[in-house]
Amino acid sequence: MSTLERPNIPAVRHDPDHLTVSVVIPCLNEEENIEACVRSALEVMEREGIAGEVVVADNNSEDRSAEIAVEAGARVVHETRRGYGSAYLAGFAAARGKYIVMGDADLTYDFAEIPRFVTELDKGAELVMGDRMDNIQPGAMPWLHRYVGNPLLSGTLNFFFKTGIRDAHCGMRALRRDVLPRLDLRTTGMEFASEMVIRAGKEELTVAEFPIDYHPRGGTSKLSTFRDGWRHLRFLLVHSPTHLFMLPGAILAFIGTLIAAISLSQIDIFGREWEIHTMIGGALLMIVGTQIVALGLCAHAYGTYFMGEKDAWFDRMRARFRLEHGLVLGGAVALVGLVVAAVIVGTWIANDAGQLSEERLAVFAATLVIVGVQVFFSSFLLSILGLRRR
Ligand SMILES: Nc1nc2c(ncn2[C@@H]2O[C@H](COP(=O)(O)OP(=O)(O)O)[C@@H](O)[C@H]2O)c(=O)[nH]1
Ligand SMILES: [Mg+2]
Repeated sequence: MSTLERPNIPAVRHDPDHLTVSVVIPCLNEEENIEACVRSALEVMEREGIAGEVVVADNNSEDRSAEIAVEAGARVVHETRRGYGSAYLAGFAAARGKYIVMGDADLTYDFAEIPRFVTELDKGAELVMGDRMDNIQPGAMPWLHRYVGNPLLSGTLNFFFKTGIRDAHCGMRALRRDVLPRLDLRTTGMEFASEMVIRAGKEELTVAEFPIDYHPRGGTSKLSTFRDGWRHLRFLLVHSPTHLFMLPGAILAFIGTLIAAISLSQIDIFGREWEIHTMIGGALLMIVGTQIVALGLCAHAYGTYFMGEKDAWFDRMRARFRLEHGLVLGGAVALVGLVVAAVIVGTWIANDAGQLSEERLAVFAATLVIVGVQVFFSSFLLSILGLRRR
């Protein structure tokens, strides 16, 4: 990372130690827009008497973006690692203001909104989000993003993390610079937008949100619908073991147990009895479900012990259950399976080792042994993950 400043134009018109706002703009090949963005941000701050600077975070743009930004009065930070998140992290590191206002270098956002963001921060908000959803100008957002991508990703984000933020991907937002250590942002790509919102929720920051306009873009978009959409979704999933593992695993194991019980008890459903194939299906779901739940518990433990995550449900569980509980449970389930298997073999021997047709019961017994062993050893793994907890 290096800083480029043109000596004859002051990048900062104020004492750099007492800046109120650093406008940070990520920029990749935006030569048709960057000048207007930088100038409008500087003009608005000048007009409103806000002591501010503009920091442009560039990733080796192949066009003249960086030079134009300097000429327009910005400080340009060069980040060699590509990506929207990498650019912002470099820009934040260089920012000197008490507040940071974020916005794209593509003329989609109106930098005249800066004072409104500052007002919200002055009033006590720690993160201020723009909300574009009711003011998207014609042609500003592709149909697929407006009606599929954004609702799907924002909906998932709020279902998982309950942030209550309407437009979680809005690129114009502002935050106090001193909350950055608490946010501890790390992602390098477009999923940075989601990471900030989720981390703010987990840190219980005071968040404000107000409607802003979203205009059609100048130049070409750097967003790749499916690649960046997937990066967002992937980020949401790997940060929520409850939704990735626990719920699906528990549901599968429950359905599997139900199916196995129906097959074992020979209950008549839909006018027929359910035999060995049904039992195989039930067994599969029981085993897979248990496995997924065990992985989820390990993911929760890793998050809690090594990533500083706080999950009320997992905290209650670990206060209540110890390694020995898991060992006893797993051991008991496996033992029941072994006993059932022994009874089958015993009956067969008693019948002079002749015909044997206890398929359903045999599959069930094997399933209990497998599930019991999984529980037993997963309990040890959970305990290992907690050994060096802080
Ligand atoms: N420095 C840098 N900026 C980027 C990168 N990708 C996107 N940007 C900038 O980040 C902003 C958002 O990208 P944009 O194409 O507008 O995506 P959208 O707003 O999600 O449609 C724009 O100012 C881009 O120039 C990158 O890899 N490096
Ligand atoms: Mg944009």
